[in-house]
Amino acid sequence: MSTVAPAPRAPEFDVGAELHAPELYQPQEGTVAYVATLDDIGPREIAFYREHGYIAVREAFTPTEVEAARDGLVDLIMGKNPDFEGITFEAAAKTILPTLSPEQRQDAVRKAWHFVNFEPRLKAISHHPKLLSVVRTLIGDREPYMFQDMALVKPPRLGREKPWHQDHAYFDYPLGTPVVGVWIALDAATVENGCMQLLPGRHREGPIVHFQRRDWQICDNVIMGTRSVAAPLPPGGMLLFDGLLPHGTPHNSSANRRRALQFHYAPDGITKTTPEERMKHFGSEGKNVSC
Ligand SMILES: O=C(O)CCC(=O)C(=O)O
Repeated sequence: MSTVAPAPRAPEFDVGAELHAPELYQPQEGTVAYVATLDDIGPREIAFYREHGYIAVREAFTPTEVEAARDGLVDLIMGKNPDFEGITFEAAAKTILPTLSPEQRQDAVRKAWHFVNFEPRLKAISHHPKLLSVVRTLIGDREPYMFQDMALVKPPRLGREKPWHQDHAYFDYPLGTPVVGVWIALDAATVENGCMQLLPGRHREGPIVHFQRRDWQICDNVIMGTRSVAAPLPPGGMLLFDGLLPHGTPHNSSANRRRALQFHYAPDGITKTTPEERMKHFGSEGKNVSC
């Protein structure tokens, strides 16, 4: 399978540090349904994915594989590869950043992206044979093409929300392209430190209009009062989810790290569409709606 090309330099700081309303993240009692390992994914779990829009795996990777990926990410954040320029810091860290040691800077990073070609340990986890095999099935037995790699690091206390959105709203792939998001916990992800929250089954409703607010996101009014489902995961746990599944992660209000990797896959060889075409589905322009 082919992979993404090296990326342009990331912006140094994230924009905006506005806090979200707590009512936007109100998980129901209970959590997502889990399978134990990647080997437990069979026809029943694939049918579950089609209906609910996700599969949560508790132990997708071994402790050794997780440690290797985490070390690879931390080495990039600590600047061990001088060619890598894909780090963005939290806006809230702007004033204190010059005072931080390299070790402390780790806890000011919002995002790393386009890293697989700079770090073999991260490439290895993104191309893990068992992971690719499941993705291949989810996209209709076609060869997976990994077109996006990123990590939202969500540092303790500073880590900003990723507002509710559908990933497909970010990608210029024709609607109907089976896009699979893969989210891998490198630390324990909990409700308090900002684990994923989902609206299961809502991928079947198709595109939702997005607005540029705290991010490119679904309007808060659409989400307010909706009970989500939380997807806490241990390190090495993984969520596979449909590109149309609404999801978001709250601010990290805890003292704990919540590092995670995210990869996106589509069938190899799909011709991309244009941003204009994407906005016809996901933008508010011409739809007479406001937020
Ligand atoms: O890692 C997170 O906090 C959320 C990531 C996410 O949903 C995204 O970037 O699409």
